[in-house]
Amino acid sequence: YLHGICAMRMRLGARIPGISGRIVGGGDAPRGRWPWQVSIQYNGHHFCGGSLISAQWVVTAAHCFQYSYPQFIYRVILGEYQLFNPSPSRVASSVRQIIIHPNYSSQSADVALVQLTEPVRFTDEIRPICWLGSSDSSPDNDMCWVTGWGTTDSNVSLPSPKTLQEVQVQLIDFKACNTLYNIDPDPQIGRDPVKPNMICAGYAEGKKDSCQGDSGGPLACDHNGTWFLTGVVSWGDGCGKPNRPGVYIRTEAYGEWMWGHMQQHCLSLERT
Ligand code: 4AZ
Repeated sequence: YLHGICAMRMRLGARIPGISGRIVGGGDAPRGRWPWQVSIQYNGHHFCGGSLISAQWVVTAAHCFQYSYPQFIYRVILGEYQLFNPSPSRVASSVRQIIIHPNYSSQSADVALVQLTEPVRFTDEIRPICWLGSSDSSPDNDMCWVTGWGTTDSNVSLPSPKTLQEVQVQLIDFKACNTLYNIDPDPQIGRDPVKPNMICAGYAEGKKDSCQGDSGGPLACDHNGTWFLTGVVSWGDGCGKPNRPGVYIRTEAYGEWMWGHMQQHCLSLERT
């Protein structure tokens, strides 16, 4: 039953009609198209993206929290569009707790849950994205979108007013992705660096990709008009380079872990 409440919250949002399959070469997102996108900030500075998956939970990358600062130094900004031009829909939330995946080590299980201090009220600009447990079927298309306020190239920051960027990318399964990463492999990364619980997105020719500061943000795929969180921005060999697609945590592989923590929270609410 509690599972059901969470499931209802989960399935509530994320339905946006009328998105066409047109290719956008990476550019300003239309306002309100990605209402689950959050900015995770420290001292007013954006350092990672994230995705709202229920009224009180955000999923992001574990490496965003590699320095173990206390959770109260962070803010999660919801409903934002241009980081340097605060939107009327903007909500800033403090953080109750940060849960790093227990198997996280450098590039593996790079996933974390951030619990907001209070549940956020959903609006047109603040809505959760759906996500799948491992038992559900995968989205049927392989064209997805990655969004964020990260750099537009390695060490090239997004110009003011820092409008949320979007780019359409093609899913590449971990084996095909390793085939690419094994071309002229970087000695520091080695061969077959992409593990089965990761998924890649991008193109062999490069050019469209996520980059620094997009970390933790969503790789969203449209399934019959509903958006699903397929991946979390995790790592890559640079940004937009040929044969080096962006690598994402495959959220499906962590669905049980995510459910477990969110349910635990529901149960403790019920008891108090
Ligand atoms: C980073 O450093 C990073 N091209 C994020 C994404 C990618 C590379 C690096 C993927 O946060």
